[in-house]
Amino acid sequence: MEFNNLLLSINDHIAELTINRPKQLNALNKETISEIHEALKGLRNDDSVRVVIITGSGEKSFVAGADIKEFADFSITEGTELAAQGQSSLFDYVENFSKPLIAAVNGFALGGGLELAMSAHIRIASDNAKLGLPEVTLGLIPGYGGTQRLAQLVGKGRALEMILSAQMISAERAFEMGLVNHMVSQEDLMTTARKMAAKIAFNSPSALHSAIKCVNAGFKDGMNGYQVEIEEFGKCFGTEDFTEGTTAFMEKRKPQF
Ligand code: CO8
Repeated sequence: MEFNNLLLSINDHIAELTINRPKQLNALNKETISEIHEALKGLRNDDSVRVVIITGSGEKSFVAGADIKEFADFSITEGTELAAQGQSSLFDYVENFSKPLIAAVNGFALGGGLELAMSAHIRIASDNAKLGLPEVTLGLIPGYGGTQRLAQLVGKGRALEMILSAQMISAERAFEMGLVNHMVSQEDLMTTARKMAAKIAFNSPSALHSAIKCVNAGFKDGMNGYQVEIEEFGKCFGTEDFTEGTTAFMEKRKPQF
């Protein structure tokens, strides 16, 4: 796959997707959003890929938000469409992705950038990262799921404080609040993300997909997460991975999924 704004590499079952617009601090324009979607669609169908890491190019920024220059003259209809299209093709797509997706937050994660990191299943930040939802300084609100996912991750009070104050927080504070799972030095960021991805990659792909579905179900309106868990648990018994996992246990060997 060839992209204008992305780099993609695959090694040892781990795909690394790097948003590559460093001069714009990796801001998400429409083309980049559509390219990430296309890249993920390809990775979903590639059985050699077990885990995806998404990061930004350079040492300054993960993603500094949606591309402000692109929507500066939008109407109400265009703004609504931009948010709806972005949410379904990227942010919801990432959250519901069938393979574990780790965001390696290597610098600014602002607006749509933090929203992208929050859509990922796991977040690791470098210690220079700065995270925030500054949309209200632009007369906007977070439109890529930020009002919902931030409250889910850190609680309503902290989410409202970040959204209403528009202040960036440090990686250390994000770690204390549970907004990121780990904080490491910039030079250790990708190694840490790869190590975590490698551990996950040994596990059953079908069980990983089911687990993602169940956790997400608890946060979806009209869905009973416990019921989804029962159904997904049951389905596991019909998978080859279940046969291999339990057989390997009895035979005292590592499973080969
Ligand atoms: N969009 C477009 N260009 C950007 C963006 C962005 N979000 N962020 C940075 N850039 C560009 C700058 O314009 C600049 O370009 P140029 O050299 O051509 O002027 C280049 O990147 C470098 O940026 P700075 O010179 O500003 O670098 P600094 O180190 O001085 O500052 C900051 C870094 C603090 C990150 C600063 O660039 C900044 O404040 N950026 C904007 C951050 C922001 O407000 N992000 C939120 C955007 S809105 C959003 O994400 C809404 C999401 C929901 C949308 C739903 C659909 C509408």
